[in-house]
Amino acid sequence: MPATRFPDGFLWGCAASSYQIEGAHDADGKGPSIWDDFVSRPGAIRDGQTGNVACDHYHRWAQDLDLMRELGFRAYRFSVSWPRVQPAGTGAVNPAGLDFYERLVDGLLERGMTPVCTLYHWDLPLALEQGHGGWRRRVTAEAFADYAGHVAARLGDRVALWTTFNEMPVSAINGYKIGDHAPGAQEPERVVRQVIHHLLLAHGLGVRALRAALPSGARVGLVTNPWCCVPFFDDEDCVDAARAVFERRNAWFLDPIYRGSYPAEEWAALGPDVPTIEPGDLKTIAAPLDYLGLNIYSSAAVVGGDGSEHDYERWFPRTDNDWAVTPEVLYWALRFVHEIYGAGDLYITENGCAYPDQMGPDGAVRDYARLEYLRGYLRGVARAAAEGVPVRGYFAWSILDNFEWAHGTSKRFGIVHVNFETLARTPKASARWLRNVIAANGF
Ligand code: IFM
Repeated sequence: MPATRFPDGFLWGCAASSYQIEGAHDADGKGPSIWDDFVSRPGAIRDGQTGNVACDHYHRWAQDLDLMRELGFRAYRFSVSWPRVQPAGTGAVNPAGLDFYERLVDGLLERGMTPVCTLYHWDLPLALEQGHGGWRRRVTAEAFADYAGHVAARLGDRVALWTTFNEMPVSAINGYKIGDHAPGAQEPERVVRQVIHHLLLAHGLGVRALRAALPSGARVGLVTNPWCCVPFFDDEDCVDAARAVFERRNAWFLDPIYRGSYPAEEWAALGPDVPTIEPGDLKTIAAPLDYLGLNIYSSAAVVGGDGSEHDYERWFPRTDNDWAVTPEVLYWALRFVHEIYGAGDLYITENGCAYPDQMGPDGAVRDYARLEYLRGYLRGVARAAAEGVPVRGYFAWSILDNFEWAHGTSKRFGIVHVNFETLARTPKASARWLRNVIAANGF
């Protein structure tokens, strides 16, 4: 009997996203996305790289699904490229785009795997950004609902788990405030808050469109990347303090979803920078969900019993993209989300780490740092499950080394190594370790 065990029926999956692995950036009628545009700007991406080819998954999808199956995964979380389906973001649908995702979904089902479909993982059709102001404008939220309906109409009879958005905070903050992600904007606070409101609204409208098009058993959820902390001590005062900090820091994105309102204190503090909201928006945004997915890699702080936040900078080992390795974070985040929002079923929809891989002369990739990372983090998931938190599955990020946004291919998150010259795939030691974990449902 393994020492660390997971509940019966626990869903073991791997994940990736369209722009990061597909390539084929202009194939078969696909329109440009904001990322196709952003990568062409000098200095935007390390070494001037693009996702034009990425892992060429668009052409190698069957081989990739075989690999997932061989590694024992029961589910694959992928995202649909909106401009592949609707090249201009609105209006005409490109049937060849939907054909690709249909092949992918059928391929998963043939291999006995569960498709988990995300509708938006950051590749907005460029026409919506350039012609309509992108997420600054309400029309983009309405367009998203239309797009969601088209995908659901084609794949709804075969996909059981649907996600509207992946990590809205990144779309809004990195895309429209910091500008290190597409569309590379640096907007004032007022506009950023409006962008967030439109993303939330798009989620709510998307849920409505999905519910209208999907069979009744289909499950609809959202994937977010909460700001995370862990308590210094496991005593009640400290845990309460950490939970309060967690709640306050995540309220702007999660309160509208689960409470139908923005947090009052933060709203008041914004003064003239509050977003414009139309009657009914908050009700739309708070549409009931079947699950919440959490993408978690690191903890931003350790919280003391007085609510003080302390950074990890000097004390913890760090991954190749400088994120602190904090294995306990999965336990605390799952527990806090459950306790604060009673959000129902939870999934870890992304977890993993970037490390430079060491390819031995025998061709084997011995990523023991990643293996140890996964071992530590998965203990937190098992602990949460054992204490009754309804965590239903875990998705490793990522199945393949891929295009890590502004870092290009320099940061390797894959459990399968990709040689970006030959595009050869080589499972790493961590993939073999995970295969054993999945087979035993524990370790
Ligand atoms: O690669 C990203 C992914 O697209 C979203 N979540 C975090 C990952 C690692 O940075």
